[in-house]
Amino acid sequence: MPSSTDKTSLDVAATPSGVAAVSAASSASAPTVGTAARPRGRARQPLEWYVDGVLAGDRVALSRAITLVESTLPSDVELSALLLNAILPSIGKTRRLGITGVPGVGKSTFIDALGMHVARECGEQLAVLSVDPSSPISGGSILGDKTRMAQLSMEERAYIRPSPSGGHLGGVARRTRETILLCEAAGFTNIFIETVGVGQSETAVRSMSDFFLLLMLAGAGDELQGIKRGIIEMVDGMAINKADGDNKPKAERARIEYASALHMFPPSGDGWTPQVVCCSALQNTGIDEIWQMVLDHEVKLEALGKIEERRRKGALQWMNELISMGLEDIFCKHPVVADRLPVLQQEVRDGRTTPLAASFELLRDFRQ
Ligand SMILES: Nc1nc2c(ncn2[C@@H]2O[C@H](COP(=O)(O)OP(=O)(O)OP(=O)(O)O)[C@@H](O)[C@H]2O)c(=O)[nH]1
Ligand SMILES: [Mg+2]
Repeated sequence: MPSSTDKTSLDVAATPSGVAAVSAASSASAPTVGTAARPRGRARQPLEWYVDGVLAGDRVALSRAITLVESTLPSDVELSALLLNAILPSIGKTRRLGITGVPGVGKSTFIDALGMHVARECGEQLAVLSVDPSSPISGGSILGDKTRMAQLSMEERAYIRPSPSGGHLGGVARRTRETILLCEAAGFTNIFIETVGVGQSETAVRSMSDFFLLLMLAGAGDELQGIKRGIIEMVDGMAINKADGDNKPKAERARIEYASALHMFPPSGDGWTPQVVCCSALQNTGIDEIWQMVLDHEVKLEALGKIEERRRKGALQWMNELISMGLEDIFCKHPVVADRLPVLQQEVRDGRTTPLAASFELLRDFRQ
């Protein structure tokens, strides 16, 4: 269930002293970073407070703005729309990297290593939007991510924002796209979006990133068996992680197999051939090579206008999704539908009516 409150938001932001500050966005006693005065509790600020704060790169304002766009309260949604329109013209050139892979492949550890490379070697700012794959009940992985991004959570050029998955699209936070825009407006020129590789979430993250990276493991049975064709067609690059110790030769063999598997797929049409690289997030090897791959991809696609095209396509797709979600919301809240829906769902489950008849009845009642 999407939350309309602040309590699930947890920001990890480095303070100017370099010591990580963890602030629950709803807590009035949380440390203040930056210049804007902190609003108390769930009180909303005027539009200008958010616009000015975000554009000034103030992290408290940014966190509050993200909490605002995550809210489902109608007044918040309205204010969010105004905020997003106001900051949009100020967004310059940015880079969006989507990272996916099965649980435990090393996504968080990898982002920690790659993020440090980007912040330290390249001197660039980055925001990490990690989508919390845990259920709202166990809620466990935020702490896990904090420890696995230990270096990055201390890095002042980095901003980490775990988001509740909210059950939307199997793990992609409902407002990840809006959060991307806010972070970009706040001056984060690199956005990393981590998602756990389940179901539809890959498609959603692919559509919101300029480069889509799949992390894989070597030696998990038959190398090619585990890859779903659909994912292979979407990736711009693959990294075989944990290529360290005894696992190194296996990882190299897997790299060759994956690379030749990629050649069996038709070219994507954007002029880029996906590459496969071995890396060890833990030992920090292959990380610079992967970043170079992301940069090469950018140079190549930008020259062809393909990044812009991809973003426009993604934006259009998102608009359609928002409309669908909005309609579904209106539909489910209709009094007759709210009454009849659970009854008809049970009847369909029991085989007492057909999905067609049930949906027909509900839609007819909704229209009346
Ligand atoms: N040997 C080795 N272990 C690694 C490497 N990268 C990550 N690990 C370990 O693998 C485990 C899982 O790493 P995470 O970074 O939490 O993996 P994840 O993909 O983010 O996991 P979820 O968030 O649960 O989906 C941890 O114990 C890491 O220390 C690596 O390059 N080499
Ligand atoms: Mg993780």
